[in-house]
Amino acid sequence: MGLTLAQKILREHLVEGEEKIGEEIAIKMDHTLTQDATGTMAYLQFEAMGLDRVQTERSVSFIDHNMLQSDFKNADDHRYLQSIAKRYGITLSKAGNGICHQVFLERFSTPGKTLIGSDSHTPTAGGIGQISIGAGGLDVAVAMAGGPFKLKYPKIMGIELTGELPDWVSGKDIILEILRRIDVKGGRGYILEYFGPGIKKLSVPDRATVTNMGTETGCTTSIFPSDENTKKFMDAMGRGAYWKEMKADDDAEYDDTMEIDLSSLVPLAAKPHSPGAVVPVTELEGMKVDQVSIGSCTNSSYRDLMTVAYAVKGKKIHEDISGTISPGSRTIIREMVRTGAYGDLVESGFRILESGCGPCIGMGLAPRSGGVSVRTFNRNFKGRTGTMDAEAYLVSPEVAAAVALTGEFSDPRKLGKYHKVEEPTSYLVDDNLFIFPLPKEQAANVEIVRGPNIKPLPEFNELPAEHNGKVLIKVGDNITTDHIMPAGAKILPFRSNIPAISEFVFSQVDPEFPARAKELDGGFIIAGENYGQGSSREHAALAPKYLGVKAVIVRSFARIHRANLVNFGILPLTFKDPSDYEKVEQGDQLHMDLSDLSGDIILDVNNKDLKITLEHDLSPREIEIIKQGGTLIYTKNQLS
Ligand code: MIC
Ligand code: SF4
Repeated sequence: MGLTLAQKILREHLVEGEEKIGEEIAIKMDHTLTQDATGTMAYLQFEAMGLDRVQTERSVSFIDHNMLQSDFKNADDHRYLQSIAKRYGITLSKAGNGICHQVFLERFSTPGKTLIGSDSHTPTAGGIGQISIGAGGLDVAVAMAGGPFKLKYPKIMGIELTGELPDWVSGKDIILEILRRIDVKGGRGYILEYFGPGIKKLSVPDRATVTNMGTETGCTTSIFPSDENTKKFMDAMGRGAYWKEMKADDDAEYDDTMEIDLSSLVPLAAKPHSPGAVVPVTELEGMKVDQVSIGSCTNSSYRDLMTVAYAVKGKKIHEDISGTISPGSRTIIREMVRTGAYGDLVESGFRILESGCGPCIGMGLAPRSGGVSVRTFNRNFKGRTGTMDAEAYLVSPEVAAAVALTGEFSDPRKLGKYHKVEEPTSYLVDDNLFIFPLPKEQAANVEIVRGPNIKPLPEFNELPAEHNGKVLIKVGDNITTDHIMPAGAKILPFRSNIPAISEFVFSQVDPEFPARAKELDGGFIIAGENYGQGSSREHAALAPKYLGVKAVIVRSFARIHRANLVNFGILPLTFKDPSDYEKVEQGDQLHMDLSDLSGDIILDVNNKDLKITLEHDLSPREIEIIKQGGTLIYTKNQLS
């Protein structure tokens, strides 16, 4: 039997384990990527491993999230990251160079290679035929130290694209259509692999939009074949030498398939507060909008911004719209300045922001109270805009342009002639804000610069023989890491300071949580389905751990968050009988015996005289990690 593309790349990188669905495998990671909001922690962990230099083919550290320098904290972190990069052989992408995933796609991503990144949208590089997986910072630190990445051998969902996208419909509508069909949990356990005649007409940026936002389905990653279009894009970036053709065997068998006729797609939008709440834009027509934000790692490519520029050329955006543009990279800015399209965006009345995540992660630009924000981004979780009662919708650049012009939800197909953007044959590449690795001898003398906001890593103990404590909080389904550990301009600067950031755990859900957790000397979290969906931020595990959280008991987990819990020694447990979720309440007194973790665990709800069976899918290695107090201690023990 032939192999799918993902299976081929996994096989080439397989270090350990059997290629059987659900079995733990270990794969070698060729590249790593970090961003500043997760990177400081990842590098503190890498430093703690005591190596002299990264062991990968290339590791890149991006500064793109924590860009608002409202005091010393973010600037200190930037300096720390710069010195770490120089010291350990890492490529640094300085603040202003662009959004990690867009820049990685343009400058480093390579068909057939593997990439692990401390950001959940790392799969963007799947648009070029690279297996690229989002993970917690600690997993990335281990990969930088040369350790393989462990994951469950995934199922492959083959997504066959046929037909051709109509005018005013683009890559974003493909992934929104997939989210409409399978929602925010439907991709769990899968790699989404694209094939079929429809991909021929899709440019790399359109493909990367699809693989980027595939993350919102909960999948392990997404991948497109590498073909002539990939070559064109890489040639235009001056990287043609790294191109090779990559595709599935003709007789490859997928574990599941889905077909999408591109010709039948219409402009779509995800409604508040979930990327899976997708409807045709025509259903929303006429609704007044306050803000239109264009950018993010999903839709900030040359294609995306040019599409907007063509649509608004010679026109003014509506006076009630606050319109923002965040370009994905300096290369895109240079190219758009060259074509004059940058001027068209300025003239139309958009506010041009710097190249970075910006409003996507609530780094400024919060909408007005009760405002409606239309964004080309990938997430619209409640509160993520920075305004708790704002309503955020996710759309394509085409829809965003139509909304910006009319001030209300409107169908872009009514704008008239569509100017389909062709990829440039040669980009005006701008590498000025990279700092490339120093030779080993020079690197050894670089001094690491640490500001007062960078606090040492907390240390954790071995697993005790039993866990006792109260249920600290009970939450429902689809709790995101933005609920557990919110981001935004106020909280993000504390990413390198665990004691300080832990004061914000669950702050938008239950502001008393940190105080209660401390007072009760830790305890348990109870939750429903898909707990921890969304980002890769390990702070959503690390900060609860710091507050004494011992186990998280749920109906089901999202992949990255589950792995992060293990990394920090928190037991990820599920109800054997999902209806038992109903029986446990906040304040209940729990006990569990941990002397044998090889099978089910019995939970005593002491105050109700109730016994509940819990299960887990921990591998023997993960059990060992939890017993030793987390991956950092485990890895150190392994290395010695
Ligand atoms: C996000 O989009 O939520 C982030 C911010 O990029 C996160 C990483 C983080 O929290 O730093 C992600 O997607 O992993
Ligand atoms: Fe940045 Fe937003 Fe992309 Fe996360 S989703 S990496 S915050 S642009």
